[in-house]
Amino acid sequence: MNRRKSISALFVSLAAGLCGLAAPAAVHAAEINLTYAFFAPAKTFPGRQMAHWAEQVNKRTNGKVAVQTFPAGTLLGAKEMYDGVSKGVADIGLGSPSYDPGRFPLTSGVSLPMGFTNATVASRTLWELTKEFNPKEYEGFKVIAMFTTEPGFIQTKTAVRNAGDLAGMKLRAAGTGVPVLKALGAAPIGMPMPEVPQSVQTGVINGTMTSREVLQDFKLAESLKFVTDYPTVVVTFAAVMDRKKWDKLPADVQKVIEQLAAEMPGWTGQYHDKENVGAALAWAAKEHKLQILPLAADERARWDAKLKPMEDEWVKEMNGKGLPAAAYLKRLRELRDQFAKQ
Ligand code: DTR
Repeated sequence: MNRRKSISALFVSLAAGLCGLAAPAAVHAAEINLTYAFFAPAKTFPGRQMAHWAEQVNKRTNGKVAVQTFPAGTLLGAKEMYDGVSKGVADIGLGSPSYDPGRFPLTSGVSLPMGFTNATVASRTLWELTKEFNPKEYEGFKVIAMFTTEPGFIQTKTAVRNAGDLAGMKLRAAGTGVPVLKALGAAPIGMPMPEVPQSVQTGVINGTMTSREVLQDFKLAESLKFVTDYPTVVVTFAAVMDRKKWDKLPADVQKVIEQLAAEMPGWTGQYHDKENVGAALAWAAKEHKLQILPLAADERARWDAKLKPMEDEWVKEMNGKGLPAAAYLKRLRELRDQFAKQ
C-alpha cells in the first residue's frame, strides 16, 4: 500500500468509526479510496450530485476508485469545508463559495443579481468562467465540480407583495444574498442552510431567500406558506480536492474526474431545475397550500432599480483587490445569453 492509499484508508476507517458506521467493503476492494464531505443532507440536490459523482467515478474507473461520501456535516460542516480539505480531513469537500464571498471574491460575481433564468444556465456559466479566469481563490485546490442553485426567491411565513411588506423583515440569506435583501429593505441574517428550519420554528427569522426546493427538502413549507415571484441571486457550489493529493492521482483517474467535472454543471442544473424544484413546488402547493405571489410590474421595476447599483459597487470593490471584475462580468453576460439560448 502506498502512502496516499494508507492515509485515505485510515481516514475512512477513522471517520467511519467516529460516525458509528462500518467501513464499506469497497475500501478493501478498490485501489484508491477517496472520502467526500458535504455539509447538508444526502437527499438535497447537492447531496444527490455528490452520490452521482461517486457512483460515476467508481463505474468509469472500473472499480479502481471507490468514494465514500459523508453528507450532513458528518465529516465537515459548511464553515470548515475548504480548510478541512487543505488539512486532509476529507479528500474532497463540497462547499458553497457564496457562503464566504471574502474568500472567493471573483466567484461572488456569479451571485450578483445578473438575471440568470435557471440553475442550468448559471451552473454552465460558472464553470466556463472558472476555466477561463482560473481565479486565484482556488489556488491549492483542484476544482472537480461546480454548479449553482436556481435564483433565490423570498419564502416567508407572512405574505410579501411589496417593499412595505418586506421592510425590516428578518430573513435569512446565504453570503451574497445578504446585500440583496438589505437593498430591498429587509433585515437580513446570514446563516448556513442546515440551520434554517430551526430558526424559522423558533421565530429567529420570518423566512429565507433561496432556491425553492428547500420547501420540500428541508420541510420548510410546513411554516413558510408564501413565495414572492421575484427571482434574485444564485448560490454557488464548488467541490474541491487538495492540489497535492490531486497531483498524486494516476493520469487515467484524473482524466475520468476531468470528464465528469465538465458534465456536473449540466447534470446538476438539469436535475435541480427539472425535477427537484418542480416537484417541491407541486408538493408544497398540494400538502401545505403554498401560494406564489406575483409582483406587480411597477413594483418589480422598483426592486430591479434597488438592486442595480450592486454591480458597479462590486466592480469597484474587486478592482480595489486587483481583480478583473469588469472583464469577468462582461464574459458572464455573454455566457449567460449563450447558454440561455441552448
Ligand atoms: N441556496 C443556498 C444553498 C442551498 C439551496 N439548497 C440547498 C440544499 C443544501 C445545501 C445548500 C442549499 C442556501 O440558501 O444556503
